[in-house]
Amino acid sequence: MHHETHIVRQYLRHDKKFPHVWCPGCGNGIVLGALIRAIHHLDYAKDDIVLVSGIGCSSRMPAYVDFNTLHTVHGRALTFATGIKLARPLLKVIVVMGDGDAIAIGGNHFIHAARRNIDLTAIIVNNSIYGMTGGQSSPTTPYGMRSTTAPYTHIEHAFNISELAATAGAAFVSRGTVYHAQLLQGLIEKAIEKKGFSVVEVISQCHIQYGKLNQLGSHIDMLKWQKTHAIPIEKAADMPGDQIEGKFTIGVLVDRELPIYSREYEKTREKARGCSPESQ
Ligand SMILES: Cc1ncc(C[n+]2csc(CCOP(=O)(O)OP(=O)(O)O)c2C)c(N)n1
Repeated sequence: MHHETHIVRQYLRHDKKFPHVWCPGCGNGIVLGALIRAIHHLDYAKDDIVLVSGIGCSSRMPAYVDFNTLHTVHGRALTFATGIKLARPLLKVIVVMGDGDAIAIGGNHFIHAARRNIDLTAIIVNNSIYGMTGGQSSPTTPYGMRSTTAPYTHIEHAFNISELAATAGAAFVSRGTVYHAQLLQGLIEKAIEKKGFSVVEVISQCHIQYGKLNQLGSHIDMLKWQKTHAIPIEKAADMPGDQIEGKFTIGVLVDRELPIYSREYEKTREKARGCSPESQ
């Protein structure tokens, strides 16, 4: 068996939770593979990791892996993850969400988790659509594209997830694609190692819903699109604006040091144990 495949198999609940629900050609398997290889490479014990999700296709990930896992309600993964992190700060808490889960129903939680700089890693699989429920528009469906709720084309403008995370105060923001699987593994490693709220936005393909409605071809065609439209952030700095138009940057977009919520919370608890707030 191929070495990389063998590593991934060690982490799967392969005799319990399979076959998985993902369509052939979906990007979610590549994201899960990159996540597992990142954790393996960083040498974390399975029990040190908590994988939390909400609801959606990508949110099925925790079911398939043998970490501490929590499959919560739609849009609320970050709130459950926050509770875990505050109760058990030594655990590495990773949250996987779809664009709808993280930015539509969970958008408010996302902004405030970033603002508070809670030490979590958020992996957002951005396939520009609600995959699980049949292809409705999400906040990342681009203007002019089709969905089942926008059959005459979408008239709203898409959120840029990474820019939103950066503006809301995340300590680490990165963007990758499932086409660039090795880069993705590296970004996930950096995000997990980062102290503070770290985000990995992953551009992925839903060729079954989004691709079909917009005549984007097969999953292979959509992967090729990722290849031709992603520009490494280092390269983008030297490119004229018209060459960047319609494309997106990949790599580490933000990396900064900010006070971490769980540490601040611990300090506050110490103060509260010692004396009343007035005497501080
Ligand atoms: C409170 C609530 N509202 C709506 C739903 C229905 N629902 C399930 S998944 C989903 C959207 C998933 O889209 P996304 O987060 O982009 O994930 P994907 O399936 O594309 O991976 C919705 C609306 C739900 N389960 N719970």
